[in-house]
Amino acid sequence: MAGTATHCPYCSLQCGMALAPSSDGPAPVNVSGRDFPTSRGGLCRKGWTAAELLRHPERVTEPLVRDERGALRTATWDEALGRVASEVRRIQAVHGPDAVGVFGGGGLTNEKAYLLGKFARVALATSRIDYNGRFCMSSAAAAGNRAFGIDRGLPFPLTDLDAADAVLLLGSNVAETMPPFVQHLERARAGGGLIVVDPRRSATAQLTDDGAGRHLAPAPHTDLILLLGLAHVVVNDGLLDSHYLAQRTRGLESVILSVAPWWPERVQGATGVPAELIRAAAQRLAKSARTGSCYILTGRGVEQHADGTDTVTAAINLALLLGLPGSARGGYGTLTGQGNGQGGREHGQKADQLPGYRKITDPAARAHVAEVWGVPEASIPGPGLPAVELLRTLGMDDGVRALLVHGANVVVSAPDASTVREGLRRLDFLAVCDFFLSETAREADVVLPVLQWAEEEGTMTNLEGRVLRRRRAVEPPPGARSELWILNRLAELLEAPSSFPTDPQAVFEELRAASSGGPADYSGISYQMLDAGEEAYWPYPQGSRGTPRLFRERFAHDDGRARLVAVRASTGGWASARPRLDEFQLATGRLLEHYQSGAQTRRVSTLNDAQPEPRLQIHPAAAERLRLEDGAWARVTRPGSAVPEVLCRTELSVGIRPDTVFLPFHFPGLAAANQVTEARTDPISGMPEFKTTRVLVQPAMREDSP
Ligand SMILES: Nc1nc2c(c(=O)[nH]1)N[C@H]1C(S)=C(S)[C@@H](COP(=O)(O)OP(=O)(O)OC[C@H]3O[C@@H](n4cnc5c(=O)[nH]c(N)nc54)[C@H](O)[C@@H]3O)O[C@H]1N2
Ligand SMILES: Nc1nc2c(c(=O)[nH]1)N[C@H]1C(S)=C(S)[C@@H](COP(=O)(O)OP(=O)(O)OC[C@H]3O[C@@H](n4cnc5c(=O)[nH]c(N)nc54)[C@H](O)[C@@H]3O)O[C@H]1N2
Ligand code: SF4
Ligand SMILES: [Mo]
Repeated sequence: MAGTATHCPYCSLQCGMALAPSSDGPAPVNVSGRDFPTSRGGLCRKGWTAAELLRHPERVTEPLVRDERGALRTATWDEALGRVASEVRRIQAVHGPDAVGVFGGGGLTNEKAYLLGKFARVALATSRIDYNGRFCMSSAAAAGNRAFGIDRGLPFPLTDLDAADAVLLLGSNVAETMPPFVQHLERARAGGGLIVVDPRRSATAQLTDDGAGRHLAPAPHTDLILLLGLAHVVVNDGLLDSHYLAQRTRGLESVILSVAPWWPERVQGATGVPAELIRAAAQRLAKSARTGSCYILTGRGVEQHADGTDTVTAAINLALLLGLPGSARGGYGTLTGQGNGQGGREHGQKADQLPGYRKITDPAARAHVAEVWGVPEASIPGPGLPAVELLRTLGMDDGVRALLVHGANVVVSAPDASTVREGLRRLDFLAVCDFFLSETAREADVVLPVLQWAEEEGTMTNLEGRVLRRRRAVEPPPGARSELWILNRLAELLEAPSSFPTDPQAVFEELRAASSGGPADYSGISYQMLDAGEEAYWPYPQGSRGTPRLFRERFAHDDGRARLVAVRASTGGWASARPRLDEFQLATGRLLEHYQSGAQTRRVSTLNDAQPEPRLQIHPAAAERLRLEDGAWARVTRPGSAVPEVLCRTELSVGIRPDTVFLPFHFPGLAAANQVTEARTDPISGMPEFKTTRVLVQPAMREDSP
């Protein structure tokens, strides 16, 4: 293999890449796929084109500060950092430490995520830190912790799926969101055992065509009922694994009672999925669990709901009833999203968490981390606010008055985004670290230009809980700085009582010590062993060999048993839905070509040419009622309020339920899906309800259109 061995900057599949220097073309390196178990040499369009952003003309390569007339102008690092430090001091002197907030990202390396969490608690002494992973993994994390006592996305190597006879994939569109993942579903497909649950006939649902499996298309936000129905069949038909349940779990009785009212015909009425398909799916899963192997996987489609934690719990319950988690015959997993969505949720960016996935309220955890940091335990703040709540306090009297953003573009990606933008504008001070002027960076008083993936060293933890090395292949632009250096300089200006190393390996050494003994223990992992090509799945205590497969002997609760937790459906489902002809459930999600808020991929010409604007996917029958033709402009609003609104063109498609419309969320301004999503959250996880919003769809006049 020629070139520097590293991984793709984008999603959690972390496909293996090799970067070779290039002197022609738009990028300073040529990208090629490299053999790695998750991707086996494959890359998607985003990965192939990722290096084009390294020398992009719009890249921010000097610090920017807002001048008296309100414009951003270039500044020296001394001036820009001095401004951040003096604003932090001034605001904290008047309003107290919690008036300064930090918003992190699941794309940050472990080293950056760790140092950012330490910076918030030690240099800023604020409890107000959370991150965009709250929008992504929090429901699955809460459900995993509740059932298993630990949260690792896939508790087994992804390649275990290669042997699966059946896979139930709920609310995940891997064919677009992680294309090289699809190869791991081949065996299940070949045997007709792939079951995809999605209100749309997504690219992934289409993988079930021609006898490769089944596509179940429930109404949005009825998955919990569907899962109760599947469990009902398993219980009623005597398909449960009684021996496993007796040996390895608690809570069976209450779950049996909770699924009793959900016989398939009733579930059909609530979800729209035919009763015979529900029976057949449950029987198929149970047969594979008994005689071969069977996996149940969830994605954002079932997790990003105000009852996402309970929905994931219902999926885990089904897996436990079939005796799967921790067995050699399958398991349950969630598909982590961002590049370091896993590691980013383990080392202290979460409001309630210290490094190593420790609880910030646990006295022993606080004492351990305080010792590593060399600060008094009492100086570490308590739990802060989850992302949506934190954003709600922006610019409020007793809320966050200054915000530092590292690796998120909340103006596009947070729910009820126009309210978030108003909040940012109310702030006394906003600083954003980014390499592009994202929609959020445009609102900032100070923008600090940072390094991109191929310019830095560090580690990432992929969707399997495997720790990987990110490696430097090109020189950064002279004006950009590493985030570690920025945090170090700011900590010094703020006279922080602990050290903030600028060398990634030194930060990792500290992270090892801080995580030691915690649930996500990295203490046995070193750069040297990763560079030697060793596999490193956490927990990896010193002296161990790491943990590719969790739960083989025991679950992480004190008694070693998994918990079945009875959950109830909070909605009546389909039957009670739409009173008006122009009313729909808006589902949101992703396109293959764009990544998240689009701050990066909208700047790659081949990707943007392929998908330059969002299209509202709508069924032709529904469109005809509204007199909307393919490509016509439509206005999407919440019932009862004309603003905010989304204006976009339609795309007529029979691949969606007639009661549902779909929008990708990758676009800004009036095309931003999050203009109309609501900031309603799951009471357990803080996850916003991204995936279903009741909306009105109307034809829009051309002159209304942007
Ligand atoms: N191309 C691309 N790939 C990405 C990303 C990206 O932005 N672009 N982001 C990465 C990240 S951070 C993440 S989190 C992952 C997300 O990966 P996925 O979870 O696969 O992505 P989504 O498109 O958000 O949602 C998946 C599916 O859920 C369906 N859905 C919507 N509502 C419901 C519902 O109520 N029930 C059910 N069953 N399904 C529903 C949608 O129709 C959609 O097809 O992708 C990662 N990979
Ligand atoms: N309606 C709707 N909304 C959603 C979702 C949905 O399905 N529907 N999905 C949600 C999910 S799952 C997620 S994960 C979020 C993500 O949403 P965002 O937080 O908006 O994610 P990105 O677009 O990746 O934003 C990352 C920003 O940080 C910059 N960046 C990248 N790497 C670094 C780095 O190392 N350091 C710094 N300082 N900056 C960096 C990028 O240029 C970009 O501007 O969106 C959520 N929003
Ligand atoms: S699937 Fe994910 S990790 Fe792989 S190339 Fe595409 S964006 Fe990158
Ligand atoms: Mo995500």
